[in-house]
Amino acid sequence: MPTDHALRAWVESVAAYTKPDHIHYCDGSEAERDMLVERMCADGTLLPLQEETHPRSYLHRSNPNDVARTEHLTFISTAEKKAAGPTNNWLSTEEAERRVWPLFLNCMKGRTMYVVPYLMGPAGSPHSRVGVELTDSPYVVANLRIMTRMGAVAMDAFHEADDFVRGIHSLGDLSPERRYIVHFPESATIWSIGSGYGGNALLSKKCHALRIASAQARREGWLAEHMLIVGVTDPQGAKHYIAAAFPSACGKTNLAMLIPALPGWKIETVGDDICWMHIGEDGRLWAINPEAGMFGVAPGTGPKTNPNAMQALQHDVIFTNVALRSDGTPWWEGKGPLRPLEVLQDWRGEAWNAAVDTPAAHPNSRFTVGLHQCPSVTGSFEDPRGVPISAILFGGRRASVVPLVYEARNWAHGVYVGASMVSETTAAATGAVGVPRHDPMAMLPFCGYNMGDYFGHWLAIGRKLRQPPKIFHVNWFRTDEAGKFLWPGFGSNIRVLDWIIRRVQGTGKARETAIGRLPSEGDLNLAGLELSRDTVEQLFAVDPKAWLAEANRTVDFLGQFRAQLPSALLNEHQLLLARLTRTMV
Ligand code: SAT
Ligand code: MN
Repeated sequence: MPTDHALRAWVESVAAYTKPDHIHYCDGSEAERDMLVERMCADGTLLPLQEETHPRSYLHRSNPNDVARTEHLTFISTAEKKAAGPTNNWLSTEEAERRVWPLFLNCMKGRTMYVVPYLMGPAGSPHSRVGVELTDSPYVVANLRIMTRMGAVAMDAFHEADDFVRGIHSLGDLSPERRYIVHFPESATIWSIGSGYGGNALLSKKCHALRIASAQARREGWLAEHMLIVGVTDPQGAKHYIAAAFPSACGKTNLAMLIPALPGWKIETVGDDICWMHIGEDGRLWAINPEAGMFGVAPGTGPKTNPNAMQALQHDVIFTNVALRSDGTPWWEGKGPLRPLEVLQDWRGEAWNAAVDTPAAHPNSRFTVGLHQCPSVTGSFEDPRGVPISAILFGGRRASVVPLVYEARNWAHGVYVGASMVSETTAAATGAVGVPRHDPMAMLPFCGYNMGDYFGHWLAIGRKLRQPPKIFHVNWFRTDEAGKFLWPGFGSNIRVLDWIIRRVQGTGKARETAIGRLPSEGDLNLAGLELSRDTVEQLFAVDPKAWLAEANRTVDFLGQFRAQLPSALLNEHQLLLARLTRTMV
């Protein structure tokens, strides 16, 4: 059981090294929030938005060199390289001490160190965990206050817990040359320096809730996943919860709060990014959302694509790197029309109009907002037991090859489907956009240990489940020859969820194909969509030749895990090859 004394001793030892002028223990109160906001408005860290239309909402412009996660500067530090595996950047613990720790020396001089206790998960849940982030960025504090249950509520849980995750964050000099995000899963510690950006600096999110938690989950027999959680009630009143893994900026937030385009359906949002799942006494998987807010991608969020998010964004929001209209309201591509020739300030604060050919908002601009502000969020989000999961979805951005939806044949096949996921890169991480890459379970940048062992852990969890969720793969992003999306997406995705839920209930009809089970002809409700016969065929097409090429790339990718790769996955691979070859003769 950690004591205030243990916390204070750690804080003081970090302060003795980083030398802040002041130390502030955060309580999460309104008064504290007001004080921080006032400070940040005074020094330009936050710009207040138009108070009448956007009460208590602010714009933050980050350093232009610091706008996305930097995966090449993100490390897993363990005693042995094998523990981090071939897909993580590895630093030995000694090397981290030698190369990274010195950057923290005196780094908080002239600044305040904020001590931010936060609780991941609903208060009172046996599955919730405590972390403490020490940071010299008040912007980080303000974001953590929205993204987590921060302050007093976390301190109460702190006394109950027997451990906490220790995060040390400093803006440093914001130079990418001296930027490091280092995770020590063996001691549940995180060091982050040189970035103020979301996933690099809000250590509760990817660093704690995924990289550190995935390693804890493996040791303790649960799963920490990059998944949204959504409750779906069908017109007969049956409710099922679905967890879905998509890489960053592939529509998790939109799916989590979709407005069904079919009558009689209801959607409840439990989470939009991270999902911790435990095996319940009933042999089902039970999920909690460890977070309390959303850090959503702004561009593309609009009244048509995500009306629930738009409603959540009416007050108490921190916008990062969006554009600013002259009336003091925020704007981003996809939000709605501008006046002809209207001049905005772009995300850097420079004059912009529609004739400028770069976007006004940064493609990875974000909003930070409490989930409780979203109309589709219900009590299940605060339920300490979590929610039982009936189906798991894997999906990526695929212009070709992958059909709209298919069902895995069983758990092991589902793990293979998740492990062989490919998606085109997005602006959520620095680097080229639109390049297909393997991203198993959407966890490639977030798994805190060897992904070969991670696949083994998924298989082991499956063996313990008496009522395992069914596993599906979806792809909303298939295009025609002209590059136009074949599927309308957004609210229409309920049609795919409808089939998935009927498959769970045992009434949906499927046909076997080499890659898995596709909806039987006519069983996925397309009524009223006016898709041409040709479009429908393309949406569901499975080309064995293209799949064979896909399977070969998958085995190359999986091959790098060597002895760590579970034989059950190789077996699934052989079975897929055999089924594909059979359809080709
Ligand atoms: O910056 S975050 O990692 O929090 C967002 C994302 O990339 O999913
Ligand atoms: Mn994410």
